Amino acid sequence: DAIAYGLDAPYAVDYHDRLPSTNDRARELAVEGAADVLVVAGEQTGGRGRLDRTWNSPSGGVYASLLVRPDRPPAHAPIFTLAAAVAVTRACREAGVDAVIKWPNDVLVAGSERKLAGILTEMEGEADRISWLIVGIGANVDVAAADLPETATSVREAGGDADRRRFCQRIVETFHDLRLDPDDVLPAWREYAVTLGRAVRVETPGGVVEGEAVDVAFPGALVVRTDDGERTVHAGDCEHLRPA
Ligand code: BT5
Repeated sequence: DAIAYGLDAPYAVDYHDRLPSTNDRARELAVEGAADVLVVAGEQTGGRGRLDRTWNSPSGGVYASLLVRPDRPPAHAPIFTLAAAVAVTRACREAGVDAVIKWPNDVLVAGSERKLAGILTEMEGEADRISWLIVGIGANVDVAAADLPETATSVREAGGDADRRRFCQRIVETFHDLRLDPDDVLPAWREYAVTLGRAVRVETPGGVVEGEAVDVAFPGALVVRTDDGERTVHAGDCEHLRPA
């Protein structure tokens, strides 16, 4: 039941019916020296979110990790998270679901703001170059609402085309196009973003930043206009982003 094949992008597909976590499997492959691999699982038993959170990974979702070795400095890693968010949002829209991006890594249904997908990027860097980068994508495609947290929904529940194989292919193809043309990431991201123009409250380890989200800056930081001027919040520092 390989859900990903016939990709119009150069990735070796490593498919498993069930894995603890596709990111962990991709990391094993990275340590072995592999590159340009797409790890896909039918379900996960230990799916991870950011900051030690859990990712519910029932059968019917798309659980995919792309292992790449971009020739870029480690500080550029967030641009790949944004590229993945654009790819997932586009795949949702092509499946007939009006999806939007909430900075930094959530894909939501417009209006209800229920979460359709999330992205977990992990990386190992040398001094001036990324050694490997794993972009893990969890998307609720052909999943019942009962199998998801209350704040979540799926492509199927939202009335979209829940073909996992097509969905996964579209993600990988868009991600690959953006990887080749990273200058296209931020314009596409801005077009899909729901966060910009909103009053936000961002919780970070260094404190709370509150104001209006006005833009996203390379490689993926949120620019917030506060009472004390513009503040730039790095994606990796965001613990929670809430309406202010
Ligand atoms: C994320 O974390 O949104 C990143 C999720 C990445 C999952 C993929 S699946 C393939 C790869 N392998 C892995 O092990 N992980 C990656 P975060 O922003 O921390 O959001 C996590 C929060 O979303 C949880 O605390 C729940 O509130 C909620 N959540 C959990 N499972 C969900 C689901 N299936 N759909 C929507 N929301 C969910």
